[in-house]
Amino acid sequence: MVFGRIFSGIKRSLAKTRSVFGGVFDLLRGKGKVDQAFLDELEKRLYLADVGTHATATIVERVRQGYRDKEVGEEVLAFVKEQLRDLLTTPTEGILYAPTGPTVVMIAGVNGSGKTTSIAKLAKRLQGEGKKVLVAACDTFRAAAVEQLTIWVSRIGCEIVKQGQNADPAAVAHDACEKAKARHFDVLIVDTAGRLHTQTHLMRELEKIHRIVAKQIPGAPHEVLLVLDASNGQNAVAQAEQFSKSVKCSGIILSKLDGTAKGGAVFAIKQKLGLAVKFVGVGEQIEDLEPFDPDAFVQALFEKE
Ligand SMILES: Nc1nc2c(ncn2[C@@H]2O[C@H](COP(=O)(O)OP(=O)(O)OP(=O)(O)O)[C@@H](O)[C@H]2O)c(=O)[nH]1
Ligand SMILES: [Mg+2]
Repeated sequence: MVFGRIFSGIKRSLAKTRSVFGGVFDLLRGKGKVDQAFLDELEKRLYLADVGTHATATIVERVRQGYRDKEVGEEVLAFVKEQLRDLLTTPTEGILYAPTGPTVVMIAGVNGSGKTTSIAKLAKRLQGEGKKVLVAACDTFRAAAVEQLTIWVSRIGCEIVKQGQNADPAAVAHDACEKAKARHFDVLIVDTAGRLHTQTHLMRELEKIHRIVAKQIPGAPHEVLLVLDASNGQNAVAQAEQFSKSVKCSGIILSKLDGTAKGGAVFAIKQKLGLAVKFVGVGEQIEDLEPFDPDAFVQALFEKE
């Protein structure tokens, strides 16, 4: 049941990525030969879906070794699926909670990647699992940022800690930790800025928020989730590299999977950074966040409409 629901959400969101993957396998749905033309086409499709050069080369080479000049059918499709599946992790357990006290989930990412929207979706999901959730509006750089988060949390009936524009984000984080402890919240989700005066400022600020929450709550932040816009494809991979230099990320929320043909970036991020995608954003509505399921993801890539 759960798999079915997740699967239909993922499948819907992957419509564009699937259109890139799809065509080449039509060649194999009947009987066909794995010749150079087929291998070239496979390479092109994987590349277009932003699977990444390294992962693409590995898969194409394995198909070449296993099937070159052979008359084949569906078994090549199964083989490619298995190769793609192997590039991803085992199904994630979602958020890793602190053994006692509040679990702090820090959210980072460049401006416009989908942080604030993903926080609202995540808060709603965790509330649905019975958690008492608090959010901290630590993007104090833009006035609209606090307002946007306030609107979202009032819609889902969750509490927020905020201060005025240009307040010290670390002070907001500090207050939020105090409140989370005193009022026994299960989860504190921290929104952060995506843009500051410079990239260096941004990274320093993240480091500072990280330090403050670590001082306040043992083991915090328990998760640092990087929000990446799937439509950025290989750029998303570069962003992940950049952020990982300042704060140790524990996983990815891949947003906007619904609007892109570059869903293959999931493979490149895993291969290059070893970071697992924990959730995917599949639309702009509050319920449009799904736990990432590698099996459902790979299967959905090849589904017919
Ligand atoms: N289609 C689609 N749109 C999304 C998704 N997630 C976020 N968006 C949209 O992306 C835009 C930016 O989202 P925000 O959540 O404001 O992004 P942010 O990272 O908080 O941006 P800054 O606060 O400027 O750094 C909004 O218009 C969202 O509705 C998604 O999964 N699918
Ligand atoms: Mg925001």
